[in-house]
Formats: sequence, structure tokens, C-alpha cells
Amino acid sequence: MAALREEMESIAQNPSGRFVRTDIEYVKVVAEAGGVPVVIPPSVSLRAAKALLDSVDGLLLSGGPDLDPGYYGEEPIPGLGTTIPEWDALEMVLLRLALKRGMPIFGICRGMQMLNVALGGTLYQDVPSQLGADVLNHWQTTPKCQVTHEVEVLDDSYLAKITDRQTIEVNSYHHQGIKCLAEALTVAAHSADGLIEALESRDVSERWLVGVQWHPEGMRDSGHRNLFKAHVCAAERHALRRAAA
Ligand SMILES: [Mn+2]
Repeated sequence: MAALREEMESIAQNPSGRFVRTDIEYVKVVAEAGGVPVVIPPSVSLRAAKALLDSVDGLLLSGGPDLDPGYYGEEPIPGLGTTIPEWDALEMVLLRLALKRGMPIFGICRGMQMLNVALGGTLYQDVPSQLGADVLNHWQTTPKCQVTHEVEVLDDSYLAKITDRQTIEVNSYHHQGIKCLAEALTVAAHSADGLIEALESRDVSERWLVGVQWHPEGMRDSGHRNLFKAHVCAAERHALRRAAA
């Protein structure tokens, strides 16, 4: 069900069109980790979303535009970026269904923020205007493979185990951030300014929920690759459990 085209090709063929597309790095890293990547298009019905989830064993929520703050009970502030209602609606449906099914969920950037909001947490709609001068620059303009800041990984976290790192060098493409963390989640890493840069469920072996604020699909270090391998392994375990039930 992948609806993917190389961007340059699409634009050349139809300069005014809108396309279903995702960064091909997501597809590549999931495949390299041993998974079978399936790209889900927006604007599918609830029935179709359920059917799609029946056919996969894990959910990866990618980066993307800002989430409508209505999902965490706030009115938009001036610093809020573009929101895409059909994207929000689809991902929230998929996320809630996947949570209900106990499916492993890996949230990247916007995906991590979605996971927090779906579980009852809230976001800073615009970190620079809400937290001001005390924060690092989290908005890099260089390619994904380049490092913008470090994150400190919490010693006893699942993230520390999976990446085998105490600090991780990361890229950074977010102007939003976690404000209140959902009760079901715990901090796995933060940047020097105190922003939450990674989160996970309280017992990952019981419920595989992991989110990172950076884009590991674009980083070369093996620690980042391990996140995708761990997600694929969790998806395989979920498939086995489902088959046995
Ligand atoms: Mn950052």
C-alpha cells in the first residue's frame, strides 16, 4: 500500500499537484532493520485505518507539520506553524487504535509529540516564543546527517540500553516540544536546556512505546539504527503474541 514517489520526479511531471510522500530515509532504515515498510496515505476512512492496522505489526509516526493544539485543549498562539487537519485526524485515529491493540509505536519528532498528546500530555506550540532565550537552537538548516546538539540519556532508560550511549549527538528540526509529559510515559533523554528529547513507556518490555525528538533515520551512528532494529523486533514479538491469541 505504499504510495511513494521521488519528489523531484513528481514535481517535474506535475508541478501543481499534491502528493502522498514521505522521506525515503524512513523507508530505507525500516527495511535495513529487517522490517517491511508500508506507507499509509492520509484521508483514509476509519474502516480503512483499521484494516491497514490489521495488516501491520508496528506503527512508526514520522516527522511532519505542527499538531492542532485543540488535541491538547489549547487555542493556537501566534507562533504555531502550519497544521494539516486530515493528517492530524488520520494519525490520531491510527495511534489510538494502535495503543488499544498494544502495538509497538515509535514516534519521531512530530510522532513523539503525537504519542504524548494521545496519552494525555501537552506541547509547547512554539518553544522559542514560549521559553525564550533559555533554550538551545533546535531548528537546524543543515542536512539531517549533521549534528546540532547533544542529548543526555537517562542511565536506567530503555533508550540507554538500546543505543548503548550516555550522550547522543542529534540533529534538531523542531520548534515545538513536550510541555506536560503524559502519565504513562517517562523521560528517556533531555537536552542541556531541559527540553525532553526522548520518551518511553514506563515498562517498555510490557508496552513498546518510544519517542525521540530528533530524526534518527537521518543519522549515521549505529545507536540511531538500533532504535529501528528494536522497533522491528518489538513488532515481530507483537505479531507472535497476536498469532498465539
Ligand atoms: Mn532538539
